[in-house]
Amino acid sequence: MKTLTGAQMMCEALLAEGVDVMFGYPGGAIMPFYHALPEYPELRHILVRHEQAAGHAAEGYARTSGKVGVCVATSGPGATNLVTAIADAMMDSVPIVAITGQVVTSLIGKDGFQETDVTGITQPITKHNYLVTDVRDLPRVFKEAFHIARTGRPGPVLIDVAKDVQNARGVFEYPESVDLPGYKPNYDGNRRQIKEAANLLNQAKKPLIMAGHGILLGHASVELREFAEKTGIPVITTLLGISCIPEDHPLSLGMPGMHGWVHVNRAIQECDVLFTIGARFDDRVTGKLDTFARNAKIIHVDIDPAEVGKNVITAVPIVGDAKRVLENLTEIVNANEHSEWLNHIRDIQATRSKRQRDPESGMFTPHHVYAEFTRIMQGEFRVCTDVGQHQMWAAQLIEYMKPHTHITSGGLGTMGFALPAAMGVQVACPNEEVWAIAGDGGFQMNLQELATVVQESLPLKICIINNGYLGMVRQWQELFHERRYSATPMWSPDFIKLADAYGIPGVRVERAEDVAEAIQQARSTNGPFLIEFVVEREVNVYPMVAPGASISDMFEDPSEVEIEDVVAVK
Ligand SMILES: Cc1ncc(C[n+]2csc(CCOP(=O)(O)OP(=O)(O)O)c2C)c(N)n1
Repeated sequence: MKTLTGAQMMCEALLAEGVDVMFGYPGGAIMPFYHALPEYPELRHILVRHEQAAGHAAEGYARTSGKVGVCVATSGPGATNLVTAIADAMMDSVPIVAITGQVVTSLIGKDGFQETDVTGITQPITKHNYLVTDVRDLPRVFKEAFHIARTGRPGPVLIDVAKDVQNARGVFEYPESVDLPGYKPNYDGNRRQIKEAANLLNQAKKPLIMAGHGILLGHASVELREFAEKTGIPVITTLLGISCIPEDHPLSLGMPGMHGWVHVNRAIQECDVLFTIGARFDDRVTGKLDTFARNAKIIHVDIDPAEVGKNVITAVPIVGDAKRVLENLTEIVNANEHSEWLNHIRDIQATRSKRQRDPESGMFTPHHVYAEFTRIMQGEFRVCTDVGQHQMWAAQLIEYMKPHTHITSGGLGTMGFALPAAMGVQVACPNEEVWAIAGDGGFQMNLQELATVVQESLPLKICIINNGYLGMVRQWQELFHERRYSATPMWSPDFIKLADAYGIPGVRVERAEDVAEAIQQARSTNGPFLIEFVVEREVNVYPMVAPGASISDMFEDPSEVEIEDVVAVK
């Protein structure tokens, strides 16, 4: 029997879980773990510049690889710096394991140096968390933590390990299975309910599929496509569902919600059955709830029973895994076509698409940048976006063809996400082209990670859409706050010089004519490259549903909206 230190056990456990990379930052309370790490060269450790970035990088890695992402921090400030990323992973159901050091057991509860109650702090934002105060518990805790993170509805799990536990010695026996009596995710949906769903879909005249992150997390893209093709039902994809079906597929309609397309929101309001799978009816999708999908019976498939019936009244609830439920449904549902219904939606789209895609002529807008991306890259890239206007345009305007090519912070909307998440994506896909797209505001929230990009030789490409404002907030101020641009104009450093200081080449683009060349230059550069697009300052994201309004009331230009009404419902 092997006797190991707690720190060695932690490394052995990571190996047993198939971990080959982690993102972290050392400090006093996690030093025994870092002391053991060089004995395990199979465990690659990437030193970030801020723990928040370690968390987002672990997320980016998990969101693309389908494996559990791992991040590491010390106690106190290290652990609290992880909190935003943990919350982000919770909201978007991303499987990560966060390992934190804790002060020695005898100091816990005594306000020891760098002590924070991180299990207390993260209780509402983790799927589960552990404080380990006995070395004998370590193997079981690691086994359970990884199991919980990756099974059922995936999510973040935190393991806080007291420093003396990392130093203590014990027998290492890694359990082969877990024994968690209260935790039994249900993968196979209830047969009777699946049958009921099939009946409803067979009778529907105007059915619609709303596909969310659950399709990607459950690796059910193929099954979704087969189901949609057999039934002829058009598919809409939520912000986090984007890329689960190729966007040029004849049945793919695009994104619903606050900045979704008019034809998509119309389809939701007109459909008679809304088959929602792996999506959670976020308020950014539904708008005013009591008017949402008002003509539809809703079928809701979700692996998490707590989601079903949470926000909308469901005609047929199915608790199960997206892949298995789709397989079972496809077997029993009638083959069908809904060409009249599809043509009707496409007609609405045709009358709108011009205005939706082309704001005003003569300006250099982000629309030019995204159009070139799509044209040049032909679907062969992965994009991580930050949060704001550029994020919505990237969702609307870039075409995604393969699963897990669009990675964004959906539920929490975390500025500063793009660059560190892209690092994780690039680590997961070392031979692919990975782009981080950020606004001038969000980029400055985690730009210190340029150093990590260089130290780790990550060849990722960075695109800053610089409009000189916290653009999305400025848009709301313009529309709903009498144009009072309070705290949104933003000064930025010379991003090209900044990149240069890190040893990263870059180019600034100020005219639409130069976009394509800059993108080509980035692509043909071995290693990282940064492009700053200095775009028109006050362009808005349209179409838009005002916060709290019905998705029936979309507008495509401010003159179409009675601002007083909007402010009243906000
Ligand atoms: C950490 C964090 N703080 C504040 C916000 C609120 N917020 C949402 S969008 C936005 C503006 C983003 O500006 P920028 O990064 O320049 O992108 P743009 O909207 O101009 O594309 C802000 C401040 C947020 N989402 N996240």
